[in-house]
Amino acid sequence: AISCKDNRRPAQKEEPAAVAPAAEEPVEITVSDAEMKQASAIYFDKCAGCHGTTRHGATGPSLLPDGDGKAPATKALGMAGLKVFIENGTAGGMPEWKGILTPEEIDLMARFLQVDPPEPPPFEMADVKATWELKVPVADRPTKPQHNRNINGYMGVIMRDAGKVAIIDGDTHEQIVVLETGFAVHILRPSASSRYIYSIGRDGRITMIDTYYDVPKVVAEVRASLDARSVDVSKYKGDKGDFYDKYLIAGGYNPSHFVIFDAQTLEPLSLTKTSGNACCGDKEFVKEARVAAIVASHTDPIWVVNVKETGMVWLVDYTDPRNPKSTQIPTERFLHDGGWDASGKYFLVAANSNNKIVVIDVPNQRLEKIVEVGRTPHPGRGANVKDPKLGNLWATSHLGDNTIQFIKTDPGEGQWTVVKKMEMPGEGGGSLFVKTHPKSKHFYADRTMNPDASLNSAIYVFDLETFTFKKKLEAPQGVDGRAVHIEFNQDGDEAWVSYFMGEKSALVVYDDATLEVKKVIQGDWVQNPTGKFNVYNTVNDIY
Ligand code: DHE
Repeated sequence: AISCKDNRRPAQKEEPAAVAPAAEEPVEITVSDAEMKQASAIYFDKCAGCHGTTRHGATGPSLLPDGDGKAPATKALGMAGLKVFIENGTAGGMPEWKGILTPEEIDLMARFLQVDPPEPPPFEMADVKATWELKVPVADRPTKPQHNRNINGYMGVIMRDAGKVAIIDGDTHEQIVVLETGFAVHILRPSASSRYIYSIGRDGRITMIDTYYDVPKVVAEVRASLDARSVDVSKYKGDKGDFYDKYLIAGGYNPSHFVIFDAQTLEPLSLTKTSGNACCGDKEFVKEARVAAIVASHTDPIWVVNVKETGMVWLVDYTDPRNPKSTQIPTERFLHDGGWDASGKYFLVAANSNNKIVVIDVPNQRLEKIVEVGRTPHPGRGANVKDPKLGNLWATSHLGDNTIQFIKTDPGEGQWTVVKKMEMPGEGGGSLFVKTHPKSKHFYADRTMNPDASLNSAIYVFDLETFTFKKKLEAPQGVDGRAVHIEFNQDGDEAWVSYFMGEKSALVVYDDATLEVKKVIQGDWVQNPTGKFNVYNTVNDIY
């Protein structure tokens, strides 16, 4: 299920009174031990992403019995007030949970939110090390592929709710294997050499899959944090030493830290906490300073680590992975997701609650620009487009409005300004991801979080010659749910889309030339698919 989407607004700006009834007489709230366990699991799965693992607020408001001076006390909202929020969501972006949570679960959550939050257990380096499991040592792995398939064509597909990852042969569309991974896997990133695929679960578990085996196999596992979203490898191959595929980094939401591992074995090498002072305003100290997107530079031995609540972009030098040195760049608070521009020099990341895109000049280790865009940008990794007149542009769509905005990334007049806009037909935003490919003349956007089912079940295609809307791709017959995340195949002639949260999940492969359905991939193993990652495009940052 989609988790709280409310990560796109400044903290503590909920507009409660509009929908909540008047405060009721205080009643004694009880939550048994068993209920506490159940509520904590629901909270972790559905709410922590926005309200913070410890309920102290993150990009959504805090949820504390006595409030925190900014957000209201949950005790004051009472059972009735909290239930209204949980059932109906808010205009500010919190989803409705009615129909997803049972009435009993909603009642439990309304009680849970009125008692003190449980302390998450500590998870330090010793705990990370204790979870490390090297299933197949490097020496025992194949030295070359045991098959003739094209690994660069492989599509790794997340089956979010099943806690599984499917590997599909991108050339033949055949499922090769479905592997057990971490709980609610969030993203996949292949090794720089394309051989391994690493997944990161919401539970912080990293699973390392070796594609040299005829049937890809898990060769190592480790847990980086209790709650996590991002992972990447070292991609630098240059005169400062060969670090290509040597190290792996994973970022934690809770505890808030990043851990560096040996990329061949997943042996943990170091852990660095990201708590610290926020970049802007009163520079408040933030304990839950969650690690959002991480990307690897191709031109320097550096990972770009985006710390959400502090608004600090850490450039982590991995040449000494046990003692990594970092340059911290103050930018804008609530950094979330982003990607590279076409030159691979600039990293563009959404400060989503502030309606901005932050541009980092990675080789020169400095903030290049902050660009004002639409309401709550959510680019995923964005999409790079070459316009014959304007040159290279990078695009984001938005959760809060129906625009797609293009920022000029080439030097010269108009650089780092929005030079083009396109509008999706129909009311409202809700877009999570955009995508194109250098060989394609089309630009794709989903609208997963739009409350209107006729809008969230479709993909919107634009013509890149005219920058105009071209076609709404409706779910084909026998497929339902919300359309989410677009990924091209290696050749750049197919766009793959996931349909999840319905009765009939599927992966739908569209022919990019005709925009017709080429293949519908379904089966018992296709359960709520979300992100898909073609090995070649992901390694080479083609989007
Ligand atoms: Fe994501 C990327 C965090 C909800 C599917 N998501 C990311 C990244 C972050 C993030 C930090 C960037 C990782 C990187 O590049 O290193 N996502 C969060 C949340 O905190 C949030 C809002 C709530 C939560 O509790 O998780 C959230 N995300 C979702 C969903 O509901 C989605 C649709 C399904 C799911 O997994 O729960 C979802 N997120 C994705 C996908 C990507 C992603 C598919 C990778 C996009 C890409 O092309 O790189």
